[in-house]
Amino acid sequence: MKKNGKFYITTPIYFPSGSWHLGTCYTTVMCDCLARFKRMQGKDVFYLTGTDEHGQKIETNAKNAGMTPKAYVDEKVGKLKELWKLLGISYDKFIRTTDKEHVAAVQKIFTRLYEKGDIYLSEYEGHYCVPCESFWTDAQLKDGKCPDCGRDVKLMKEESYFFRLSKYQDRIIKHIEENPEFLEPKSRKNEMINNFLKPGLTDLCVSRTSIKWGIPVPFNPKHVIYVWIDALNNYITALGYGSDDEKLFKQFWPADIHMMGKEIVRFHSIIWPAFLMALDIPLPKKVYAHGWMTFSGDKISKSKGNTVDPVVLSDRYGVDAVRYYLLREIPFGQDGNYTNSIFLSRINTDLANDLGNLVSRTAAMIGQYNGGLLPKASARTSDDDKLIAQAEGLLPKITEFTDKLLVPEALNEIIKLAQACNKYIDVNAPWILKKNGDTDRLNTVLYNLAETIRIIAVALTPYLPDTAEKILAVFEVAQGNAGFDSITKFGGLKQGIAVTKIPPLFPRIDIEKELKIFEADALETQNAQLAAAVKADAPSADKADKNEKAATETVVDDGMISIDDFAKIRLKTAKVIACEKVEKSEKLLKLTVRLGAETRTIVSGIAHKYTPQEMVGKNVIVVANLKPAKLKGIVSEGMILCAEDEERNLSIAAPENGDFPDGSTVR
Ligand code: ME8
Repeated sequence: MKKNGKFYITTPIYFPSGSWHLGTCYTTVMCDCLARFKRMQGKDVFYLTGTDEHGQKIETNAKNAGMTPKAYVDEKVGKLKELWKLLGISYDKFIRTTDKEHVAAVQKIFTRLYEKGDIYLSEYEGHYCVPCESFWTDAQLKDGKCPDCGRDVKLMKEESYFFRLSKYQDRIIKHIEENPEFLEPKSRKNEMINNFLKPGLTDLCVSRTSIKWGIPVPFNPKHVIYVWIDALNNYITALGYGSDDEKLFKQFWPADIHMMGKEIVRFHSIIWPAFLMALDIPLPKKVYAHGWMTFSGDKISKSKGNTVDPVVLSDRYGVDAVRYYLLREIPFGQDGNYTNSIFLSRINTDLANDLGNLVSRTAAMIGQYNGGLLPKASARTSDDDKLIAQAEGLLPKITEFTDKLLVPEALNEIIKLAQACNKYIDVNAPWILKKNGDTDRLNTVLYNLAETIRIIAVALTPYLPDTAEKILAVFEVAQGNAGFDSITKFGGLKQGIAVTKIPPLFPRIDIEKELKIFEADALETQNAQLAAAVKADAPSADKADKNEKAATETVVDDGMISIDDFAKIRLKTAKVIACEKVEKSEKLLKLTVRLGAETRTIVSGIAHKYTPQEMVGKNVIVVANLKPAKLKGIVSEGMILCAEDEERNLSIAAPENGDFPDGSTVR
């Protein structure tokens, strides 16, 4: 494909602390998805991530571990790279602030700013928080403690170099105000302008004599360069800025997106632009501050002890389940809450039911009805046209959303297309077409399904690359033929190709059982706060799952029954006159049914297959003398009969004649 422009995206460089949790993975997974998306759009992409390895915290940690700082960070960086590999992070460069090229370039930058007069020598006094590596003014302290982590601060005074941040204040305000796309989401822009820029910027301390583990100031080596001048410049030194080879810098700068969590947006939208202005370098096009992943409402963080381990989740449920959750659950610019039960439910509903089930069902039907070969489509119906239009409209929709960083919305469009396919199967009922010998129609339905699934898989590639690859392999689609240009038009799959059956992509999870495991794991950590949060999560999901089970359980006895036994069951025809979803339940619908003169409420576990709109007006058969039962607080007076196949597809039992009066006896 012809290249159409460049795209430079960065994550912050990570502290090599060694305890990375689900929240920390958010920035890299989100950037990875955008980088993959842009590559598929034909852009020349440079995706940068790395590690922020200097500072007092690392020095102390290394000392406590009985290691040199370098040996300590080497070990941690190895572990971080393993995590990114597990999560499929497709970075183009991993920069370490201990890389000699970075060290040399930062020293050059420091000298240049000093020679220009933007860095000067003075004395610093302030309240320093060691874990956060931040100085705070009196006004910023919260009850005398660090406003970020709440820990004790110490008053420190030392000779330091300062950067003239105040000099750039007005230019930064002007830039932010004149370029609405520079700082997103909008709420951060107001926060930066009103809380930091308008009250006035003070010059920034950029060196320390009290720390040894850092980049020495080249012309005064008793100082080391203090964190932000070292860390922020990684975004340009990684491209060779300040080295003999600035080719990448010329090609990729300015960055298209710097992505980070909201707690470090101040550094990226105020201090970083000021450094760049001082160096006469254009500013990045966009600084995007995402929200936090919280656990039961609290920011997931090591210091809070509420970490959620992405490795454990990936091992148990697959990497793409973790990627899906991260990409689907944090709305644009806001926080997203993690609970084990929401995570597991998402897997069951979106990934197992809607997507995975569709793929295995379709492959199985092609195997059964056409010997595993993709049949040819013939004349289209208006139903086909609708599905095809939705499939052809998928790429423009996900492009629009993803370009605006509305990734959850893009994923939702993909899942909506999978849901449309499932409905298409229910409506067209291939098994009936087979039974009636309507081969042309059967072939058309099977082809349309396979082709729509191919489109879904290609669209899914940047978000869930492993799953996409597995689906494409079912239809013999090689990676080279799975670009975005292959899904602009319906009909890419060739008739006659072999379609392979696959095991479920996301096996359905027994939520109750898994939540018990999470609970036991949390107790084992001896972390009372975590254990309490996990426990609080469990009962509601536990109850919901039990209720849903109760609702879907059919009273089946393998033994034979007498005609008298059967006569005890009173079956009646009924018509659905109203229907709605039951709150906080994946499976339950609340139906109002009419049995002749009588009206009843029935709660039925069919919401994963039927929408309330589809149910209204349907004829059904109900068990009319079932003891009433309370489901999710609603009294259910009966049960609706459905056929269920091995793949858990449902088909509602109804009298053959649609005009048959409701309230009639079924025997
Ligand atoms: O801040 N939810 O590194 P870091 C979402 N070295 N994102 C989270 C999160 C959560 N619960 N917890 C952490 C640093 N993150 C500095 C950056 S850049 C020049 C220097 C995100 O290892 C966080 O917001 O603490 C950031 O984007 C990334 O993890 C690395 O954080």
